[in-house]
Amino acid sequence: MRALRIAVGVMAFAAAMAVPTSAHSAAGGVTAAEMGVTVTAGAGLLAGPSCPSGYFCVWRYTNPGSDVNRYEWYGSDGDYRNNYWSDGVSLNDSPSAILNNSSQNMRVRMYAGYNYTSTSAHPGNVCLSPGWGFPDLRDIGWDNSGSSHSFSTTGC
Ligand SMILES: [Ca+2]
Repeated sequence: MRALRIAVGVMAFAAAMAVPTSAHSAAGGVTAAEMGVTVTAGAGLLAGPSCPSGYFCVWRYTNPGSDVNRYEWYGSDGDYRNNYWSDGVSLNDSPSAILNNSSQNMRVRMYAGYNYTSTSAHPGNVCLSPGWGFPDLRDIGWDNSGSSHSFSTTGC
């Protein structure tokens, strides 16, 4: 029941935020069933901030207006505790906006636990197809929750 409620909320958000300039914005949204828990759908691309091609980007605050407090990876990272914002604060449990800007058709799955695991508070994961993200993770109940992510070619 809980998972279904989340998925419905995300779909409504995706419809409201779809950006027509993205090739993925309308048709690329998917709902993923991971570990038996449905969590994910893609939302529109972020408007102001940028993310280098091929990277998974996270921002420290919701609805970022710039790339201040952006962090990015070109591959998987099983533990955010040793990644830091410019002021030295750990990234762990701090991403508030995310975007998968993969150039290799890689899907990104963000987890609330270390080493690509779930937590009781956040079962499953947030799965993003290329070009998809969430400018405000509060919309799906994942604000300040990410602790690891994986790149994979497995579809969301
Ligand atoms: Ca790390």
